[in-house]
Order: sequence, then C-alpha cells, then structure tokens
Amino acid sequence: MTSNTDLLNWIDEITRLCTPDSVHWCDGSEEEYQLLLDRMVASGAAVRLNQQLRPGCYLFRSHPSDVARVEDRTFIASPTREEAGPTNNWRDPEELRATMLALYRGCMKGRKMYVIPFVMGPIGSEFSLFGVELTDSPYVAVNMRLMTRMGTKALDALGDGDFVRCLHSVGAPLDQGQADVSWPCAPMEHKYIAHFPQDNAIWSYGSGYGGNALLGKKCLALRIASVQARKEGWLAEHMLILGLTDPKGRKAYFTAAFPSACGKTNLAMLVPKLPGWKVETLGDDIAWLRKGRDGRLRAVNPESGFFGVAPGTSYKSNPNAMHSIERDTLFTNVALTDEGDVWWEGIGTPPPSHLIDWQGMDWTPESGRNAAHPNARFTVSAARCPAIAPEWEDPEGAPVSAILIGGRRPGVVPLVTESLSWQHGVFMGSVMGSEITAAAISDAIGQVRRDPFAMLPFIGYNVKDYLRHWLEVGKAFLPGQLPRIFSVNWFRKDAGGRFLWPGYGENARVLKWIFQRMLGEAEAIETPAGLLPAPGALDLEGLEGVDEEQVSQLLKVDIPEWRAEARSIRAYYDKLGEGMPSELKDELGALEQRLGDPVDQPSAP
Ligand code: GTP
Ligand code: SPV
Ligand code: MN
Repeated sequence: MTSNTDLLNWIDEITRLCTPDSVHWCDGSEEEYQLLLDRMVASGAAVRLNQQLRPGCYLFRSHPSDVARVEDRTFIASPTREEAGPTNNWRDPEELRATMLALYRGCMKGRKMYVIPFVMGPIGSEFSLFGVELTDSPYVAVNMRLMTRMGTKALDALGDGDFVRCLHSVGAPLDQGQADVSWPCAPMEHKYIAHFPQDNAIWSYGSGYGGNALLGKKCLALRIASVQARKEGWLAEHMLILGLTDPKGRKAYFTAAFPSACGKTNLAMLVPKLPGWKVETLGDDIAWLRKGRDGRLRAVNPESGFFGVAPGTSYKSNPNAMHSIERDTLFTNVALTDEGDVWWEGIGTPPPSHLIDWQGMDWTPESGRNAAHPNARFTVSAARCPAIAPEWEDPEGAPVSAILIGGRRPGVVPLVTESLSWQHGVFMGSVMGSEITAAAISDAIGQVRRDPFAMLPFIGYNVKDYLRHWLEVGKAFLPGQLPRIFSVNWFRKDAGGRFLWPGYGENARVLKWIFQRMLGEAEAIETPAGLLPAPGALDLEGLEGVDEEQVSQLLKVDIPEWRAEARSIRAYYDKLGEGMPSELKDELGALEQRLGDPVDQPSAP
C-alpha cells in the first residue's frame, strides 16, 4: 500500500464525506480491469461485444443528458475573478466549495469508491504529474486504466510526494435496496466540473462522461497543468504530436492545436497519400511543451491512450485508428449491430437494416436519426496504434520543428499560412476560430467562435496572461531553436457549402510544404495574412477531384474578407478588455496596415 499520510488522510476525509459502502484501491492489473468489466456487464452498465469480432471490447451507453463536456458547468475557482479572466466561468472558491460539499455529503451511498492513483506523463520522468482520483464510477476506473499510467506502479512512484486531488462522483446515491440504472448521473443544474488551482484540486460532480469525469485529461493535464506551466515556464496545450519522415529518411516532429472534433486524432494517425512519406503518432490530444537540455522545444504526451471521436472514423479516413480499435477497446454511445459489433455514421459500411442505437432503442435506416451520438467515442491504449512512434514515451520528449494551429473555418482562412515570426504566430493562435462541434454540449453548434490555441475551454487562468505567457516562452529560445507556427484550415468551403479540400491523407501535402519550409527547401509568397505556398510549391501531383480554381480558392487571401476579419479581431480583443499583451495589439495593427485599411472610415463628404 502506501505510507503517504496526506493521501491516507484525504481518503479518510472523503470517505467520511461521501459515505461509500466500500473502498477499492485500484492496482491497475489486467485481472482487476476484467473484474470491473465483468461486474458492469452483469449489472447491465456495459454490453460485452461479440468476442470473435471485437475481442476484449465493451459498449457503454450514457444518459442522453450526459454525452459530452459541459462548458457551462465547468468552473475555475481561483481566489479572484481576475485570475480566471474573461473567458472562464469563475466562482468564489469558498462559495463553490460550500455548494459542492452539500452535494457530496452522502453522495456515494450504495456505491463503491475507487481509489485511482495515476501519473500523467511517463513514469520516472521528472516532468510527469501525479494525481489521485476518487470516484464512484467503475466506468471511470476502466477508462483511466487505458488513458493514464494507473494503479500500484503510480502509487509506488508517488511515494510520499504531492499529487493533484481529484474527487469525482456521478452524483446518484442509492438507497438501501434501490436498483441502479445503467448510467447514473445528476441533472444538469447539479453538474459541476470545478477547478481549484491554488489547492491543486479538482472537484467533479454529476457527470460520468469523458473530460468531465476522466479527471487526468482536460481537468488535470490542461486546466491545472496550465496554471503550473505558467509558473514554471512551460506550456500545457490541446495538441497532437506527430513524427514526419520524408522519402530521404529525415524526421521532424510537429504539434498541432485544433479545437475539439477538428481533426487532431486524424492528423496524428495520418497515412500520407504521398509516396515515401510516413507519419508516426506520439499523441492525439494533449502536449506538454518545455525547453529541453538541448535548447529546443520538446513535447511530451501526458496520456497513455486515445479517447477518440468514433463517427467519421473509417478504414478509409483513419485506418490506424480503425486497426487500433479492433480489440481491447471501450466504446461509448456507438450503435450495436445484431452480430454484436459496433457501427456509426461514417464507418464506411452501409447502415445495417437493424441496429440498437446509442440510446438503446431499435433503429432502422428509416428512423431518421443518428444511430451513434455525434460525440460517441472509443477508448484504447496508445500502444495498440500501429503507427505509434517507438519513442513516444521518451521522458525528454520530441524536439518540435513546427506548431500547427487551425479550426473549422468555412471562409477567409487559407489552407496553410506560415507566420512571419513567433510573435505573429502567437497572434494567429490568439485569434484562431472554429465552428462549434458536438464535443461539448451547446446550442450554438456550427457557429464560429474564437478559440485561442484551441484552449478556450481548457485554460485554467486568465486568457490574456496565457497569451502573454506564450510570448514569454518564445523569448527563452535562441533564434533558430524555436519552432515556427503555421495556420492550417482543412475546412474551407465553396459557395455551395462543400469542402474545397479532400483532407485526411491528402493533408500530407500540406505537411510536406511545412517540412520543406523548415529546411529552406520550399518557396513562399508574402501576403497580408502571412506566408503562403508560392505557385507550384504545394505538391499537388496525383491529387484527384481538386481543380485549379479550387486550389486558388483554398490559397486565396481575399482582401475585403480579411479587412472584415481584422475588424472582427479588433472587436474580439476589445471584448477581452484591458490587459491584452501590447505585442499582440501591435500585430493586429500591422495586419491592418498590410491590408491597407486600418479603419473602415466613411468617406469624407
Ligand atoms: P477531440 O478528441 O474532440 O479533441 O477531437 P479531434 O481534434 O481529435 O478530432 P478528430 O480527429 O476526432 O476529428 C473529428 C471529426 O473531424 C471527425 O468526424 C473527422 O472525420 C473529421 N475530420 C478530421 N480530419 C478531417 C479532414 O482533414 N477533413 C475533413 N473534412 N474532416 C476531417
Ligand atoms: C475534447 O472535447 O477536446 C476531447 C474529449 O478530447 S473530452 O475528453 O471529453 O474532453
Ligand atoms: Mn480534445
């Protein structure tokens, strides 16, 4: 066991508060994992899939009110509102603590409490962070075993050290004799995903889904870690990490920040459509970036698994993900076939004549609704990915050559743009926009919102200090040692609303241009928005279904559109209020100047 008295005392305190029937210390073993799954199958919380077709695979169906992150119910309880900044839901820590204590009192009655010691980052790396999650959800326990280094090995590595206190309850106590439901959770107004950065604590109540409940992921590795990163001079980011090898065998590492459900898993596991090029996966969602001993920016993936979007994933769009999930995978909110296999929209096979949909109801192609929830997910160990890079657990991390940023922008933003400098790159990151997706519960799906570095829902402090921190980090590097920042947009549409770019494996063409830019082997032209591929510099050989007109639309910087964009950026900066870093305001001014239209003044009479 452990002699960590802080841990033992905290567990004692929470046990008295939440009054579970029993306490189970997770050792992280295969036997324990299987035991929890068997129990969930027996209770009706999980479905064992056909073990011939999907060995080691299970299906879970969540409550219809509990299908994604809940940004409205996510809180940063820093001592002052100013520390949380204009984009976070701030709550006074004392008030929130009191509210939540009332909810937690007795909340695990009739349930087991699982003690989950875990490490984010490779065990033994000086940069890894420890957490302990106390939860009454066995679903969380099995998912945490795939997503983190969890159990006895984490507890041993922790020793008497410090850890992030992660408390989670589904918020559904059971009276004596009361039957459980397959997905217990609390009503929306009782859901709280709360962060207390000053106490290294996360309190989550009422939701059992994804980033609301697997507290090592967005809560610890982004919101809490970002606060720590700022103090210590590093970055905790919503980024994939990939290794790219060219036909000559030269290798470079890129990270990419795209908002939720905007293509990180797909790019991380890309199978290039360009002969001789190879992508290897180091991470698909989170990257911790810091200056290495060699003076370069190095990226570590703190996770050990993938919690990926299922819909749209097929052997055609993402074969590496499909191979990863052939066995030993947990599925949530996908549809079930009559053979006991999984199905979802965009899986690449025609809809079967009958399915059980994500809500457990009969479904036929005539039903007129999705069989899988748009935010249905798979959970699988990273080691199962055929494209995993051999060095993915290197405690020193991978040296990053380029940082990509991008979102779903139907207009304005070109396929690829290189920043003019680190400062300009941070400016581009600060104004990134994307259409809102189903990865969070929202009534604004499809609307474009600004999402700085894809971190809007994940920055644990004031967004303006976060952007200032990005600028500061850049100053710690020698010229030439810093990665360059590139904006990409796979989602530009034509006038008819169709994607102009085929995406997926064809994105390798853009990766190639970036790779060659870093080596000084590709040409660029300067536009007001930044550097774009010179005519002929983007390899389009063998690209089918994209004509010259579409390519020119993809690479177009339309001046009137960009003037409108600059005005919208100014309005956004104004909305963020006092305290925007002056360097970023300078960049906006420089953009306006390049566009030749600083203010849209009415013409003189
Ligand atoms: P989170 O796990 O929520 O952070 O999402 P993610 O950024 O990893 O997104 P993911 O790779 O799972 O992609 C989400 C959706 O975008 C899926 O439906 C994909 O099919 C779609 N998608 C990914 N890449 C492309 C692309 O290059 N072009 C187009 N049109 N769609 C894409
Ligand atoms: C995201 O929403 O960005 C995800 C899924 O990666 S969750 O873990 O639920 O945050
Ligand atoms: Mn994500």
